[in-house]
Amino acid sequence: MTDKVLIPVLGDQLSHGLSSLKDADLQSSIILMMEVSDETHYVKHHKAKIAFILSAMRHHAEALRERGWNLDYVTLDDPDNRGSFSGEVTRAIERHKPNTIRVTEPGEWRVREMMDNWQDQFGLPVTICPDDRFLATHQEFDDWAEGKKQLRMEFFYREMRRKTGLLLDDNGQPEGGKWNYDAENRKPAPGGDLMMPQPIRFQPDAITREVLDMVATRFADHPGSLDHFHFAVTQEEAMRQQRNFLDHALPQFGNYQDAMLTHEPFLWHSLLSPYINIGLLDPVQLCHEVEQRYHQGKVPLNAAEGFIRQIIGWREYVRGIYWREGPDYVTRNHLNASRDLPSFYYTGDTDMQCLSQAIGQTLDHAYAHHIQRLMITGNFAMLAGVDPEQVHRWYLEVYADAYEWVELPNTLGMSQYADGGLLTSKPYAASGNYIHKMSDYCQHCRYDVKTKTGEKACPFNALYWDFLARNEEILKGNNRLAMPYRNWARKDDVEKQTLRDQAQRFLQRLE
Ligand code: FAD
Ligand code: DLZ
Ligand code: SF4
Repeated sequence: MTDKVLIPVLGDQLSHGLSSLKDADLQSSIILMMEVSDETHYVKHHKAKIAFILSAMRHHAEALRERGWNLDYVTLDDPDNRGSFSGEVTRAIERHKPNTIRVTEPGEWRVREMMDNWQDQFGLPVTICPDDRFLATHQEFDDWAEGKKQLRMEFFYREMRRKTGLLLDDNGQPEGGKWNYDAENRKPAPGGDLMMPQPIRFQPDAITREVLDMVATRFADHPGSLDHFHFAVTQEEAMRQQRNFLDHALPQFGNYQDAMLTHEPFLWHSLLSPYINIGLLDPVQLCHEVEQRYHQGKVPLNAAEGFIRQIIGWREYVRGIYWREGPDYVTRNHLNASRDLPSFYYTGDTDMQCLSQAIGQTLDHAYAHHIQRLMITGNFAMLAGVDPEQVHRWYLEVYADAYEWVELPNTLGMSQYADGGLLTSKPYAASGNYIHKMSDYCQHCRYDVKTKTGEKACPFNALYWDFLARNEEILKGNNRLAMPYRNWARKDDVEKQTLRDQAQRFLQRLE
């Protein structure tokens, strides 16, 4: 007699080729999908993030049923719902009496620790399969990292290029002679570009509408709006957005990757991270499509390489760091920052145009692109000395693509320097000048980006110097900060004190 297998499939495991489903027998397996309040509440997720995940789960359950799987789906409003993965697996065991459980490893330490208990808790054999939707296994990443003083993404990325063969010529050398074309990818965007690509606005179907209604009432106190909900919720829809990106935005993706424009939240970005992260899109297959378009002459090398690097480089690398650093990574606070996150992060209600734009679009769309996350909201929080764990929770809450394995290293490590430089050789701290160079925000702001002190001075300017001065003991030995510290040292005492007073007055007003 074949074993009866219970296969829990989590909300970010919506891939038909999921490792736990490979080789599983259609007749004797039961797939369990669970909407549970632990997952909807462990942070206060943006309403649109919850609606997106639950609708995608419900659509995926339908798709699995159509493929012949026995599917047991527990909804949030099931009166017997026990509210946690473990509670629902317990109930499913009572219903189905399986001989064994098979599951794909989760994306967060929190859930991993729960799953590691299941075998003892349920008295059944539990197999936790590696998540092979990623290129590098945990072991491969650890082998690469072993013994290295610094874990630089660039070198890991080259390994991933070699592993996949992406953008390598016949001799195994990088296409065009260079591994990285980032230097070409820092152009400010042209305002008023009528050719700006637009993402597809998917119209909610009956399943999505039901979820939207439920989320609107049940999660009314969560941040964000549902008014702009146009996410793809099926694999087919996600593939359409993928094609839309490849056809219309990818050619300029590299050029304008770091640019920011007022009332243009999406620019030439792909908007694919929510779909990749829950498994509706296959990241490696996507990279092969990008490479193919480069070979067909449809996309320049700086765009193709830049995009592929984000996926097989950054995405894989941050995952490696997350699992390597362990569950305590979240507690790191290298710069001893302790301020509370300003309340305007939940309203967008600030007279700083750059923050109001980045936060406003985040609350509307559960989306901001990388440079907005890093150099606007992240930069401001670090300059202001906000507690990195509060910053981390905010990012985990408000973005539709946020799961701890990818969000935490990006936030705590890359944007807040709270791990002391594991991911980046220096803090991503910048004054208003950077924002002025890469955006049109300053043109619409009540502050003057060129001024450092006084009523109209851009707050980022004094905050930048205050950040350097405040953290001098910790940061002054960093070679990459030698120049800013030399510039600080050149200022006379009066100027230093004026800048620090300006920053303090601003920070007091924040409180
Ligand atoms: P594009 O600009 O079109 O980039 C293409 C793809 O590359 C993305 O879809 C994504 O899959 C991948 N990618 C790009 N940069 C990164 C990166 N640094 N790490 C991992 N993948 C990357 N990304 C998430 O997926 N989830 C998060 O929770 C998340 N939190 C972040 C927090 C901070 C503070 C910062 C600075 C970055 C964060 N990122 C996160 C990375 C990046 O901002 C998003 O992946 C990107 O903005 C998603 O939009 P897009 O799909 O339009 O990306
Ligand atoms: C994020 C999320 C939410 C909001 N709700 C659910 C849910 O009800 N059921 C589910 O299976 N997954 C959900 N998720 C995604 C999980 O939080 C995610 O799978 C784990 O954090 C592991 O990465
Ligand atoms: Fe932001 Fe300063 Fe520019 Fe205003 S002037 S948008 S606060 S960088």
